[in-house]
Amino acid sequence: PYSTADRCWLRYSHQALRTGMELLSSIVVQHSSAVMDSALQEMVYGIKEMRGAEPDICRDPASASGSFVRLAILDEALPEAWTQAGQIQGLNEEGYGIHAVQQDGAVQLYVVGRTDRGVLYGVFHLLRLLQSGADLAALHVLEQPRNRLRMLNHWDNMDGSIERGYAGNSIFFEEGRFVRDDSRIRDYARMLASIGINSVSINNVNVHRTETLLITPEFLPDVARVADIFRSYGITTYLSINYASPITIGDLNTADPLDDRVRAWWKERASDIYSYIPDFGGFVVKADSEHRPGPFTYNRTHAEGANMLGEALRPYGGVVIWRCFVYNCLQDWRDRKTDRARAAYDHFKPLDGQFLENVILQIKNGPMDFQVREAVSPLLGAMPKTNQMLEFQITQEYTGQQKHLCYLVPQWKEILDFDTYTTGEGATVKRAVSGELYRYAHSGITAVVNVGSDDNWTGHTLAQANLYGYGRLTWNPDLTEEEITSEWIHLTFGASADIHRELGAMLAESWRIYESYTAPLGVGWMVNPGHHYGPNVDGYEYSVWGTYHYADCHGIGVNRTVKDGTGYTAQYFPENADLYESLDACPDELLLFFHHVPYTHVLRSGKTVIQHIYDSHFEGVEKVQELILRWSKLEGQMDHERYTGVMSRLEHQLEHAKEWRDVINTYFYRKSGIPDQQGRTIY
Ligand code: GCW
Repeated sequence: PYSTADRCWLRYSHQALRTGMELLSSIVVQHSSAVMDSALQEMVYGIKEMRGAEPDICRDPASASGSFVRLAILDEALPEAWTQAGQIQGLNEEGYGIHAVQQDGAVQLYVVGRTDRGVLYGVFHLLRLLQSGADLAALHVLEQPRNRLRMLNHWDNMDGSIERGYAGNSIFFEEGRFVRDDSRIRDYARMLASIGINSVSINNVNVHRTETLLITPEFLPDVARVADIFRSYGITTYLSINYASPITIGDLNTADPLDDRVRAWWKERASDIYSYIPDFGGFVVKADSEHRPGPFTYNRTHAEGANMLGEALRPYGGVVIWRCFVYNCLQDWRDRKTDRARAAYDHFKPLDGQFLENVILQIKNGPMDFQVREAVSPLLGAMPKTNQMLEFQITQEYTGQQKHLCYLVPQWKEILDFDTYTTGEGATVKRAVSGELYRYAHSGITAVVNVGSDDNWTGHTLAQANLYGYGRLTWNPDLTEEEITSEWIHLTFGASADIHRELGAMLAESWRIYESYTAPLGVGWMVNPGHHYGPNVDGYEYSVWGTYHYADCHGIGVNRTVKDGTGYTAQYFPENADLYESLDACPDELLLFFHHVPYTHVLRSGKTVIQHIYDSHFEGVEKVQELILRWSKLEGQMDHERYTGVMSRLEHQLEHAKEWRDVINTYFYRKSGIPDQQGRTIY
């Protein structure tokens, strides 16, 4: 039933299976539904791949005997052990248990969910265990997701292109319409379900002319077709909308959210949409951001703008996901007072409590824009009365565009574990966005995804780990980086100790390696304008985008202090505000994000800023050489295609890292006139 594309982590190799041959010969399942059928189909497919023969399917539990795997929802089947412990009753809607029962020498394995979706997640969990050769006879698992919304945002356009996509074209659209062959979408849905993703928006947040029509009967049948596929894997479909739709495709001359005609227009659209897709998720909205239309045009607030859409979707249970990426993108670089980092907080914090219950604010992890390193957004956790969700970027816009290896799980872990102190110690970002801190009606995590039509989905085969890791982390942000990495390697490349050692080390170091040869000490940017690939130190220095490093012959960095800078540090709660405000206490990796310092300033590490720049850039390139060495040890331990595909990207990375090193080092040597203490070649 599946396409011929790379199967990523759903490989089900025969070798991995160590246990349960007999157990896996029979599946007992009573009821049928779209999701339950997917669960069954996945179980059957996985077993067939692993043991070479399809299991029998038994529809009547009363007649089942011997060893079997039973898929069921709570009302249908409860092994006694669970009833006694009462544990499974406490699980949330998407939770499940896997429990082994020994019966007259046979093993009966129960995969029981609160709902069909729980069963589906349980099946993927069981398949994962089978692949890692776990012992099933004594299994007892209880799981539920920590985040309710576990989402992916596509930046796909209907001409088939993907904004910031580095893995081919859209899997949804081509030439101004939907793709005819659904097989990649189907594969994608199962891949996402296997890592617990439950929501997807399919089109770019920059909604152009054709895409504006997605909410009309011209395209709704197609959207419904995609939603059907996703639904059978427990995934809800969302669309990005154009705030000016009533003008662009309606016959109104305004999109003012307080205008009755505008409100009526959106209500009609909502009614259309839900007649095609009864469980449609809702709208993702980029408004008043980077030249997109929004409520500011009509002197309305973002709360007024979002609530108008919220009202239209409310009768159907839909939500409005409103992005907070709102800043002045026509800044004068001469203006040293305006600070783009302040923008989201300054715009949205004063509106706390004014949004409807079905509106969620979507906040990028950092206050600037998905840089390799930046501070955590101070808006996260700062609005007790407004639903929030966190936005990550899996697609590697600023982290090497899937040509460079950059495993982002370590970055995401740091952000999720960041203590905001909003309700005292332990008020981490992960607890804010899971709704634990303030009991939000809706909340969770989303990310701009990195997949496209490339055979391996992500361009760089190893970038599959970012998608996998993202899903696993949104399900359970407490999983460790090591747990996620080893799971992914196991499923994708098998059990070889060499692969685990070498690839494990490559992934673990890759983000810091990329950081070390690109923009230093948290200052960000220094990329070519437009496409954002490759070094260009002053590329954004004299631009309108608010992205400056202020390097001169004395020093570098952005002074964001309260004392004599932009005052940004005051947006944090005191514990963090004090830390960042202080030149001595500020962590090295964010020093230039918060302070403007002379090149001779001594870091906490004991090095001067300029020597740190030189050292990290030379070391970064050496570390890429080590990546290549590690990967070369794995030749012959996997299929040729994946081996050479990754190797050629690593070789490109090495050349490109040298370019970064030499451009950055030369730039700062020329600016500062300070030579490298080690006398290495700088041009
Ligand atoms: O990172 C920037 C990108 C834009 C993107 C924007 C956003 C979709 O360069 O391409 O637009 O962010 O997040 O809206």
